[in-house]
Amino acid sequence: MNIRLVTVLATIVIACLTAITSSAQTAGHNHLMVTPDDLKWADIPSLPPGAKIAVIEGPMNEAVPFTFRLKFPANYEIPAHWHPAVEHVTVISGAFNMGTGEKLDKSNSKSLAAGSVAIMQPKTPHFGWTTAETIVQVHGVGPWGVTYVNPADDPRKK
Ligand SMILES: [Cu+2]
Repeated sequence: MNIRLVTVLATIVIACLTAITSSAQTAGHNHLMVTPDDLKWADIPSLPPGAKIAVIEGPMNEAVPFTFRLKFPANYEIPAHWHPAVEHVTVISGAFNMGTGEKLDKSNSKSLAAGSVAIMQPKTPHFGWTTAETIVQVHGVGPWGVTYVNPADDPRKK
């Protein structure tokens, strides 16, 4: 191979790599590999005090895929609420008790152990509670939001 051909091939390879990189950035999709140690936990104003959120993919308020984790303490309760989009919940650790309905009802819920999945359709009222520390992962397509069935339950209004 002569030096000129090598130069041409190298230029083509670099051009292709640049094109791939820039199109990925334009679309806003970044390749991600996240370990539990990478998660940055923060307070979450839309849930009762005590929960923490770690956003993995987003932003949640835009029409793009989102993924986040929630960490709940023991004996935590999320009053009945709904979302504007499909909610996919995967239980990572502990157990998340969940049910559908307009009021938190512990006699009408299912215990979801680690490894369980729940899928809630948009605007379906549902609630959740724990007896031990629990981590769940939630994913879907934004824009995301939380609306409480009883507005008095909304911690953002307290
Ligand atoms: Cu929910």
